[in-house]
Amino acid sequence: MSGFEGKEVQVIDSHTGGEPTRIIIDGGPPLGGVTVADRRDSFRKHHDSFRSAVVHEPRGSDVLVGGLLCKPVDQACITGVIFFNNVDYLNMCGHSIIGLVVSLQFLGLAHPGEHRIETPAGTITARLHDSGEVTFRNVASNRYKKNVAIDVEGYGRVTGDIAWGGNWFYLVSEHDQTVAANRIDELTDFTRAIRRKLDQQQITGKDGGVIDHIGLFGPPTLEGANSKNFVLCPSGAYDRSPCGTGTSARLACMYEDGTLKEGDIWRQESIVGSVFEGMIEVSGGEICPRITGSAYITAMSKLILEDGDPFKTGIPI
Ligand code: PYC
Repeated sequence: MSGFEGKEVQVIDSHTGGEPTRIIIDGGPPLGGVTVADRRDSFRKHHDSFRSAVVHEPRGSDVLVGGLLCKPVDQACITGVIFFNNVDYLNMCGHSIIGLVVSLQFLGLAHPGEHRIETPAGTITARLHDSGEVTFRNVASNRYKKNVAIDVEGYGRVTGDIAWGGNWFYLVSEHDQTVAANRIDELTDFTRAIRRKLDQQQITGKDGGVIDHIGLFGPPTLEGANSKNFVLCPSGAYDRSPCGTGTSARLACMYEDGTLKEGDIWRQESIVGSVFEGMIEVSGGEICPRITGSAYITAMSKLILEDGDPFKTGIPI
């Protein structure tokens, strides 16, 4: 593994609304660079096989998001973090921010109160409540393009909004799919077909940003929820949580449409029935979503990367 000498990697695993996060607490590669975005680039360039070892099978899976802790530039931040999955690096990850804060609390490194965390997308402020819930103030979110129509093979015309919530999303509210947990295969096929079409037509976010998350919305199942979603992640797996960055992008669109006001509470249900509570705060003309959710620790373990293991760096598919 180029430049990576360690064979044991200490991790803490959690899930946020069913979606797993694995934080590397020891044994990660040394990273160059000044900003967290530089460090992410150094990680990608020199140690991508480490990402692969941590999140690919047999140690990980396509659902898992990894988080490598790193030194923040701003010393007021509790940590910097680089999120990654089995295909690439994420600018931001909402469910993993919640998982990270709860993991730091479990390790005795964070207490109830406000914490700042540096990500490649910007600094996130996260409040750990006495209840154990976490509210994070996301990066400024916005809609880039409204009602972008595409002809999706096998499904016909689909119209969606392109929006930023820390990652790029194509958000579809009008469709003839039933958003229900017993239709995960069908929803996966549909959203993968949308993703393929966006790629084929080279439809992107601002500055060519790859739209690698697709969100579908339908009526809620749970009492008190406003909507239920299905989010396809870049890995091709679906988000078990309501997706923090996706909920942020959706809230920004609703605010811009005038269907959600500053301070209104929005309860977003996920496809597996977990809920994030969101609201919009507008500051300096920017739409900053606040998202609240809970995470639970599932394991603390050591990943062993044995010499001679043909899959020491994971199965890269
Ligand atoms: O919660 O932002 C999120 C997220 C992105 C990908 C998976 N979860």
